[in-house]
Amino acid sequence: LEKEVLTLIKPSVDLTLYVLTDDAYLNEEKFWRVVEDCLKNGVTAFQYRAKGKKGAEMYREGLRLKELCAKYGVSFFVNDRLDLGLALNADGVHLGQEDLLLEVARKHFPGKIIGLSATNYEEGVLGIKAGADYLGLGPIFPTSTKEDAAPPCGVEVIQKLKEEFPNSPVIAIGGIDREKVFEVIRAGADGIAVISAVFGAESPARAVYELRETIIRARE
Ligand code: TZP
Ligand code: MG
Repeated sequence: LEKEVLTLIKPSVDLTLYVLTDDAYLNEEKFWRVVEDCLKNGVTAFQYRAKGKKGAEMYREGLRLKELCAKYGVSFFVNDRLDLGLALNADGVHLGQEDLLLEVARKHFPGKIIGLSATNYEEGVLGIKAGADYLGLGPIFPTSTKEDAAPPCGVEVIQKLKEEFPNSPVIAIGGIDREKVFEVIRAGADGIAVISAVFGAESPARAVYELRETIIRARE
């Protein structure tokens, strides 16, 4: 095959249980221990997300996270920053509505996964039509992790998008904990993305294990 064609073939990634970092937890002493607990207990994808950090530290932390993910065979993503995604040779990047345009990122990151945030049905449709590899849809429920989060959109939006675009992966985010997992998966979400349900848990290892079990049960 031509090289151009080969770069279009994307690796398959499992976004069933997608854990994101947040500055509040990144700076905790136990952070790296929690990361390993996640990786050992069923997280399928990790996203390095650090809003208040600068390049050099982001590179250092991102590299450490990427290497840990590789050790456990877990996909590694970078939030917002294509430059860091490229520098770390991440599996993909996750872009917000105010980041680089998807088609621009795509051109510079061939063969990689590009996810897009959507806060409602309209943004979801536009994101899918623009060719996002997956949508991070939310907040589905109220969240106290993201200060500038849009109003919660509810599980109905998941259902509506999946009815219309059954083959486009939709990952639900925002306020998802063990109690909420079942309904988002039943609404059609392909996976969940969480921060506080894991990093804020008394036992992150148990939280990861239970979230995963609940997803599997809800899919049956
Ligand atoms: N985007 C939409 S909601 C959110 C992000 C990054 C925060 C999710 O954090 P939590 O703690 O899982 O509600
Ligand atoms: Mg973003």
